[in-house]
Amino acid sequence: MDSDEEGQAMHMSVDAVAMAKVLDAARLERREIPPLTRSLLPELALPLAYSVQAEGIRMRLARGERVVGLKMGLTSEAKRKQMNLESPVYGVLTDVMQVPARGVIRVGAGIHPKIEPEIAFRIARPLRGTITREEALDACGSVFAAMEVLDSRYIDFKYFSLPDVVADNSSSSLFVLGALERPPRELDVARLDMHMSVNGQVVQSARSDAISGDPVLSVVQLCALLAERGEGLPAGSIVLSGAATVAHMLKPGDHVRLTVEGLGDVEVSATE
Ligand code: OOG
Ligand code: MG
Repeated sequence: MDSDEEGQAMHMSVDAVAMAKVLDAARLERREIPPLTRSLLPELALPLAYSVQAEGIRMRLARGERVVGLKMGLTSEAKRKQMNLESPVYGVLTDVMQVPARGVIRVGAGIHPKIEPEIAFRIARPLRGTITREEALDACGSVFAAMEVLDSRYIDFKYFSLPDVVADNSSSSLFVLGALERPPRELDVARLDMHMSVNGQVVQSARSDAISGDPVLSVVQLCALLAERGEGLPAGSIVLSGAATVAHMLKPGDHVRLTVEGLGDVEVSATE
């Protein structure tokens, strides 16, 4: 075998399950690993990366977790620039990822958690395939202020490709929803001022149209991405529409509050 053939043979044995196991162990052991495209599979492509993500979720479900929704990521220009990646991605949310409003987050339970301001929806009716903004909005039963805590399993929270992020469940870790839940037609969802403060100091501000031009369009994009895998969005799903601004490193002692016009506040505290 020449070295090229050897390389292929090695990579062929690296399937989605094997890669999912490596990422899952890194998460459970709070250990950073090199991006898959720098280690196990340089040619990892997006469809296989989504299969790695799905295998990782299957492992979590086998341990008793339950899927509660999906998150869109990289839906704002600010985030795409920060991560140097070009297009939106999705990840899966499970019940154990939800932190109660005003809850406490243990920084030490993660690797290098970051927090970011989002808008979330609860989908009242199932959605699937190519849909319009109006169809998405009609299916959204409620809208919330939300924050997502990201935690990449990759060294220094750095990766080099979309497939790496997608395989890592799009850096999902935790999320928190505000206590106030409103029908989205009661507000102009694309024109809400958002301010995230840490210990009383505003660290990030944006208008909600920073998210996909309109957070409802994140739901439209999510349905399109799911359709590529023959999947849809079940009724009852929570959808995080993506961060409006860059993420903020979470430190023990931080008290983080997001205020969204018309949607009230959502808060969490971080400990060691
Ligand atoms: C990828 C996930 C991005 C968002 O809201 O933009 C994301 C990452 O930044 O690691 O969740
Ligand atoms: Mg996010």
